Formats: sequence, structure tokens, C-alpha cells
Amino acid sequence: GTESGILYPRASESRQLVSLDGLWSFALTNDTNPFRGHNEKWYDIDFRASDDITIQKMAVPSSYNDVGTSSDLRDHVGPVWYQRKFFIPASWDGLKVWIRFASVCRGAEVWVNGKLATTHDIGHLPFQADISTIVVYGEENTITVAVDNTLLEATIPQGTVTTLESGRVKQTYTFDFFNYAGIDRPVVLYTTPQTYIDDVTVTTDIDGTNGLINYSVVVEGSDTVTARVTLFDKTGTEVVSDAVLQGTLTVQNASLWWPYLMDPNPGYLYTLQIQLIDPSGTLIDKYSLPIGIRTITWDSKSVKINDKPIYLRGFGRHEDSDIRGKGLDLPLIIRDYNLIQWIGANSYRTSHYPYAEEIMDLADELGIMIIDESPAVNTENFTSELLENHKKSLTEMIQRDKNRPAVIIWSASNEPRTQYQESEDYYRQIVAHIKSLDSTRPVTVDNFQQPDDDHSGQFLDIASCNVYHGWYFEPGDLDIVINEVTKVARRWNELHNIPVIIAEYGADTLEGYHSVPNFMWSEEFQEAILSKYFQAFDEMREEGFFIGEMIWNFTDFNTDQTFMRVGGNKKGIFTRNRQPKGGAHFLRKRYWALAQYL
Ligand code: GCB
Repeated sequence: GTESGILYPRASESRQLVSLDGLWSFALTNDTNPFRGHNEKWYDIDFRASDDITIQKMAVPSSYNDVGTSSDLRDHVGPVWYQRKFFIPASWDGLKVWIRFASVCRGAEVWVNGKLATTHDIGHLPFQADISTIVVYGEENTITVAVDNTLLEATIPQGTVTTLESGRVKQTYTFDFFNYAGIDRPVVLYTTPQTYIDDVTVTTDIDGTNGLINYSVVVEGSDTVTARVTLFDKTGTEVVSDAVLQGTLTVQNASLWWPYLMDPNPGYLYTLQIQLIDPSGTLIDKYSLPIGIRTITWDSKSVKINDKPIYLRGFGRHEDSDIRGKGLDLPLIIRDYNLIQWIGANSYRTSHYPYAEEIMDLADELGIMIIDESPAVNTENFTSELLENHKKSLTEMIQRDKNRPAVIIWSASNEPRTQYQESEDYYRQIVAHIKSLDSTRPVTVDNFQQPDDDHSGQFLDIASCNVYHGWYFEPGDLDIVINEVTKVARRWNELHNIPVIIAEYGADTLEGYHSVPNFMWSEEFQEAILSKYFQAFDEMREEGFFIGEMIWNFTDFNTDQTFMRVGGNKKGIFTRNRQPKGGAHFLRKRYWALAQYL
């Protein structure tokens, strides 16, 4: 695409990096006058000096919804406003100064010193702007951000807004997780020189014992610079180098990137260092990117990493926790990876949106395979406007994650309404769009339709299906599970001649609720239903087309208020507080046994 790069910000000899995380000033508009802030030009007002704007402090990064005590904050619909001061050193004058948001959920308008710097209209994905000409150097500056959580017919994801008789504006949506909002990932300022590395794209291949690294560097600014590209191994030792912006590095006796438990040293990462040198030999810009050498290939029955068939043992997940909502929380992500390793999983799906870059970095490092999913959850009403927004979300997701070895499959959507004929042309275009941006990874859509009612399967490399027999269908009837599950999965394979993943199955389970004989919602029921699904999976594994199982869900998570949910969705095998239910111990035995099998 023509998109510019969105490299993860890293400091170097030529790049300075300053975090803007911390406590920002924060103001709500009220529901009946959501554009008060815009009408009164709050971006031109110093919040601290205003008597009219009620401000409070808000943590960045965090979702704002659950940090307060009022439903006005939790259930707010429409723009909220963030503001803070930041200092720009005089020494930055002459450099390019960038502001980068790793995610704002969902719509963002950013003003610096009262001037509009940029806008962005999708959550869970980074965006940045060059603010060199609107900052003042050697002085304090003001940044103001309006964040709008409103979901409409053609936003990604979609939702509906209604005005109740009381006058309150209410947001509804069909997806099953709370619509958390706010500046929920880190915000940084960083500098580049005027001529800088805008983007790097890497693909890898294997030739015998050699690794091949195909790279291409996009430079903005002067075209008289030359490149020095150097690869370092894990210990920091130089392996190979070249002097062109686009080329192939050959690594003798390469250490390959392997998934967790497929090799004693999973997740091997090299560092690709790129330097731009001007004609006088001076270093202009320097950027380093972690990369893994691995191949992905697929056919009608399997997906292979480095020519070895994989079997996915994993989860659907959410970025979700108490108080923070979807806000990035480093201790939490370390805890999560410890649990993932403890349980012997090798993969997960970023259901139902791309996860924070820090989370993805750890997957790369630990060898956890990722199905990377677009924020287009429960897609319906397939308008051309929606299609454009959906494509944009994919462009941004692939731009961000294209170089990650952990990302092995792109998921275009979760549970789109593909029973409708209009979805056929829509998914034809969506899959073609993904393929035009990256042809090195297989594409899936996570479906819950019956395979014979679906119109997307013909375009996919892998079928992913969500099955809830014994729960939503025939609740409590465990004796039907094996038949029903194998029937659906076999049919996906038969219809489209592609490998199949069960991407969701599970049962809501209230921690500490016990019942013999087992009963829905009890910990005993969770184990009993899992054991039925496991038998179905084992039958199909023998047949050779079944390549993975991902339980729904890694942890309990929050949802919108509904009679379906008591304090959120309880299908976690871990609680929201990241402690195991009985099902976690049970799943652990299976995942470790399967790991040995590989
Ligand atoms: C699904 C959805 C997921 C829900 C889950 C459930 O099929 O993909 O978002 O949370 O079912 O528990 O109902």
C-alpha cells in the first residue's frame, strides 16, 4: 500500500524518545451535549485555568470506564477530553518531532498548542503525526485529545446509538465484550532526523541450513543517503551485513524461529540494524528491528513452520482486567505469559482486535504463535463504507505486524454475518486486500455459521470455527458434543478443502461453584464438557485436516450489561484475576501431553 510506516518507536544515536504516559487532565462532555467541547473549542483552553470545565485526573495508558465511581463515566457515549503539558527541548529544533499513540479507543482528534495535529478513527492500532511545525522549542507545549467511543453502522467495530426517553444517549453493540475507551496504550514523543527510516519490511526463507532475510527499507527525505544493514545474533555478535536499501542477507547455519516447545530454544530473534549514511560518511539515522527466521507454508491439510506441521494449542483472549479495562499493564502481560507457558500453550488468537505491541513483542520472543485479528468483530450490513473502513483496519494491522515472526495467520473478522449473500463479494474483496498486502501468511475468518450457510469460506486458506454445542446449543447435553463438533469441522474441510481450527469452544464457569453430578456453570461441568471436546479433537487429529484447538477463553472478562452475563463472560479457564479454575489444571495436562506428542 501507499501507507507510511508505523515502526515501533525506539531510541538510538539518531532518535530520542520521551514518554507522555502518566496522569493527564480529563473532562467529560455530557451525554445530551456531546459536542460541547468542540463547540467551546476546548483544544484552545488550558483546562487548569478554566472554571467551566470540570476536570479530573486520568491515567494514561488506561481505559477510563472503570476507574471512577459513577456510571456517567463508565457508560459515557461521545467525546471525552484529555490534556497535558509537555516540554520540548531547544535542542530538538531542526529535527522531526513525532507524536505517536499506540492506540486510542476509538476515534481520536489530537491538537497541539490549539492546532489540529492529526485524527484517527480506529482503536487498537497505532498512529502518529509529525508535529515539528506546531511545537514550540525550549518551552512548554499543550496537547489535547478528544476521544470518541461512539460506534455506528460503518465504524469498526459496529454499533448503534439510540436516545432514550430520559434523554440519555445509549450505545448498544452485538459483540460480547465491554466497549472500553480511552487512551489505552502508551503515548510517546520521538525525534528523527529530516532524512529518516520510515519503514522496513522483512520476509524470510530457508535454504538448507542457511536463513535468507529479504529486506527493504523506505527512506523519507534526501535520496543521496546510502545504507549499512547489519544483522546481529542474540548475543550481539555481527553475523552478516550489506550496503543496499533492498536486498537479501544470507545467514549461514541460521538459528530458526521455532514455536514454544517445538525446539529447546523457541522464539530465536536476530536484530536487523539499519543505518543511513550521508555522502560524507556521517551517520544520519539508525533503527533496529528484531526479526525471526522462519517459513510458513500451508496446503489443504496442514500449516507448517520451517516445514514441520504445527498443531495449535491455545486460547481466544481479551485485553481485559479489573480497573484498567483494556489499558496496557506490564505486570499483567508478564503474568499472562507465565500462565501461557505454565499451561503448555503454543498459540492464541488476538480476539477480537490487534493487541498491544508489547504483548506481540513477547510472543515473538517466546515463540507463541499468533492469529492476528482485525477489530472487525460481528461484521454485518455490508456497505461500501464499512468495506473501506475494514480494509483500512487491515492495512494498519498488517503495516504494524508484518515483520513479526509470531504472527502466522491473519484473521479478517470474528463471526461476521456470512449467511447473507452480500457477504460473498465483501469477503472476496477483504481477502484479496489482505493478500495484496502480504502473501506470506494464510488468511482465515473466524466463523460461527454452519459451513453450508456461509459465503466466505471459498476465499480462505484456513477455516476457523466457533462451536458451542452443549452450551448455547443443547445446553447441558454433553452426550451430543462429539458428534456435533466433528460434523461441523469435517464439513468445513470437505466443502473448501482447507485445514480447520476450532477457534472457540467452552462453557461459562463460576469459580468455586461445585456440583456433582456436574451442572452448567459448575467447575465440574467445565471439565466434563472439555473432555468431550478433547475426544472430538483427537478423533479429527487422526484424520489429518484438524490443526488446532483454542479454548474460549483464557480468562474471564467484562461485557456489556445483559441478562446473559453475571459480572461478565465467565468462560475463562483462569479468573479475571489470573488464577486457575479446575478447567485450567485439566487443560494443562492435555496441552503438555500434546506438546510431547509433537
Ligand atoms: C462467540 C464470540 C465471543 C463470545 C463467545 C461467548 O462466539 O466470538 O466473542 O464471547 O462466543 O462466550 O458467547
